[in-house]
Amino acid sequence: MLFGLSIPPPAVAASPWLERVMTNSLDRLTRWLCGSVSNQRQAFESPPLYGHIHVRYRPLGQLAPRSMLIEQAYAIAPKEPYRIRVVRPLLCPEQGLKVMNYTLAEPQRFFGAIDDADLRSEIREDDLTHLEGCNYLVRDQGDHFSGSVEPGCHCRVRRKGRDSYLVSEFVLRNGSMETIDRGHDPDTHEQLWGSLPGPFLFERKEDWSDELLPLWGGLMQG
Ligand code: CYC
Repeated sequence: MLFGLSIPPPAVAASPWLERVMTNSLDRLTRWLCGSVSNQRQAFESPPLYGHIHVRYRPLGQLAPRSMLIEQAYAIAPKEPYRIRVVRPLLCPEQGLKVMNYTLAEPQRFFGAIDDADLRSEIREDDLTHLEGCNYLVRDQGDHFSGSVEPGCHCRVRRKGRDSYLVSEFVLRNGSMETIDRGHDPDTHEQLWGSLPGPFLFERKEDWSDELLPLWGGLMQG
């Protein structure tokens, strides 16, 4: 091919060394997510501004590698999560680290699954619907990961009878997570839901990353 008219191959496949580095980073992202976090301190310090929320990520060994169930619940109603999803961190040749987000058919069937290994094991690939436009693009920043929902305002969320698109960012450290999720009106761009004062600050309460090690043929043992 003359003068660079060929399309370059994807960066990740181009170098086994780079692929190794990226896989290490993908595994670290997965391990740091895997556990239970809460914003108890923040909620107690600023009671009217922030509800007290628990966010828990736990592996789903029967699904594709690095799949995790995520459950968000108010501390006052831990058994009635308001959001339950499946996330799957993966390496995308063109975009690098990426977290796919899925909804579950009949989410009520899996309430409590975060604490119940038998119920978790019943979640099948068929129960998942990929949330188009809601993939998270993540960068390894050394001592933390930063990320945001993919650009384009395509992550549509219907809430309280209104359409919105998601604007979301997160920073993940080994032991803490900051997130800000906001919904905006597709026409006026006015904020319709989500935190006004700033990000939620979560601190790790439990580390479940050891549960990843035996799964997917020992893939995460490095
Ligand atoms: C929605 N939060 C979402 C969505 C994404 C994320 C992608 C849109 C898709 C969906 O409906 O689930 C966030 N996804 C993430 C993040 C990662 C990821 C951060 C990185 C691992 O892969 N969210 C919070 C707060 C809380 C909140 C604690 C209060 C604002 O972090 C709520 N997130 C929240 C709500 C929605 C949402 C209410 C809309 C979906 C719904 O109504 O169920």
